[in-house]
Formats: sequence, structure tokens, C-alpha cells
Amino acid sequence: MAAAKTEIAGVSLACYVFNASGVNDSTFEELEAIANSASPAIMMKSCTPEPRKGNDKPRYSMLPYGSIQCMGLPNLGCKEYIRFASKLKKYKKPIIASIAGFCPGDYKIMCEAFQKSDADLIEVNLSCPNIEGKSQIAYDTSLAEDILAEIWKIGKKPIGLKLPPYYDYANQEDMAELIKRFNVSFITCINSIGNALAINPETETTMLKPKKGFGGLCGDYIKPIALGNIRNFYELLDKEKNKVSIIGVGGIKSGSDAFEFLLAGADAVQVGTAFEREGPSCFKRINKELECILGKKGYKGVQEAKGGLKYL
Ligand code: RRO
Repeated sequence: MAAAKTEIAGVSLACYVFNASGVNDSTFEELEAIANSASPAIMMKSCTPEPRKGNDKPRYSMLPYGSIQCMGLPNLGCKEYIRFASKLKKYKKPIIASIAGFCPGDYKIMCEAFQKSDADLIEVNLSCPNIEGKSQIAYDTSLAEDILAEIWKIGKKPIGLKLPPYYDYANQEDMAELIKRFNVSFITCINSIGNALAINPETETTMLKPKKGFGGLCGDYIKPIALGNIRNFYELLDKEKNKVSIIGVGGIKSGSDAFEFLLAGADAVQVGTAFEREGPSCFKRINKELECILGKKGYKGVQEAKGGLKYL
């Protein structure tokens, strides 16, 4: 069977499919369950400088082809995830911290702290859609630039950006410019599709309580949008190939889904909704399925297939 070994920003991963931030990765027990699974990395929940309870419940609902949630950044605070990173080191898997602030100063404080921690990579989340009254930062290029200017020279650990879905090529071009200018090492795309609404016709109510029922859409619904974003960023960052790694996320639940992301240009992928539905065994299953596909198609590894999408 072809091995699905890969790399993100120079950090080796034993296989291609790991956990997405935000699903069962907030507590130490949850992170340990990921460490003990076949996930080749430990991705942590996005954190803020101080702990947050998050939004009122119900704030998560499964849907026929995915899920919707309006969690509101519940997390134990940056210091706790730094402590978790040091305790998780013994599992010898790359640890990815994720930071999400409300102003450039928040990002600076957390980036400084994680640069001195046992985390291997730092993801800068610029795309949480679920905070009442706040826009997704990455839709405001000038604010994103202010944040990058604060953090890009702080330390040596690779910095990446968690990006929202873009629906227009011009926005992707603008973001690709920032990524190159600030030497961003990796991007994770896409975050959930914000401001979706799910309605229960029986009760005639929203499915979720916060934000009048609006939340981030995940799962099968968003896969084509995720693939489109990955392909465009792969091409826009092509000259920088092997400099900016791309992590795909959005609706991956099988090896075949992961293979599509690989063809589009992803260096690795993350699983969220399928992890919620199936538990940590999903990582072994999806990685195996991908390895079978690669083997059957005669690819020696992910590198050979990466970005190789053909056009009609
Ligand atoms: O916590 C959340 O509500 C959340 C976050 Br931080 C995020 O980045 N994306 C998302 O869909 N939900």
C-alpha cells in the first residue's frame, strides 16, 4: 500500500488526514484521545488570551449532509493549551496551536506565548464566523494585515492562517499577496461557511439558540467550496510551491474525498464533522482508504499526486 506520509511547513506527518480544529479538541482528555488515535497530528481548539464559556446551547446540530454550529469560541484560555502542549509532547506527534483574538494585540500576546511553547506549528485563526457583532477578520484585508504585521517576526515556529471561504477570485488574490508578503508558512482552508441558518419546521424554530440561529455550516455541503478555494490558492501560491503548505478542510469523510483534496493541491487534510459523527476511529479508516486509492492508482505517495488535477 502507498504510504500517505506528508509535510506541513517542513514538519513531517506520518499520514495525510488529521483532526480539524473545533471538534472534540478543547479539553486535555479530548486531545489525548486524538493523540491515541491514528491522527498524525494533534490540532487544538482555537483559543483566546482568557478562557471563554462560548455561546448558549443548543449551539451544535447535525444536519442531513453535515452540521451547523455557533460555538462562540469556547476554550480554556491560551495558558491552558500551552500546558497541554507540554503534556502532549510525549506522544511525538506534531502539535498545532490555534489562536483567535479580537484585536491585533490578542494575537501578539498569544503568538509570543506559543512561540515559546512545545507546539510545533501556530495557526492564526482569522475566520471565526460565530461571534455576535464581529465580522470574520480575513474578509477585512487591512485588519488581517495589521495582525500579520504584529506577529510575523516574533519567533521561528511556522505560522499559518485559518481562512474563511472566499467566493471571488479577487479576494483570493488579495489574500495570496498578504500570504507571500508576510512569509506565511501554511494556510488551512476553509473554515465553516458563516451565517447559515437551519430551521426545524416541526417546532417552527431555529435549530441553534445563539445569533438568532445563524451559525457556521460544515460537512458535505461545503466540500465543493473548499476544493475551489484550495485549487485557487494552490495556483496563486504556485510560484511559492513547497514554501506555503495547504491544509484542506471541509466535508472530508472518506479516502476518496481526501484524494480529491490531494488532486486540488492540499498537502494534508483535516476532518471535523465526520470526526464528530464517528469518533477518533475515523482517522485510521480515512487514511487507509486514501492509501488504498493511491496504491490502486499506482502512486508511490501523496507528493506524486499532489495538485495533479486534470482539465477537460
Ligand atoms: O468556536 C466557534 O464558534 C468556531 C470557530 Br473559533 C471557528 O473558527 N469556526 C467555527 O465554525 N466555529
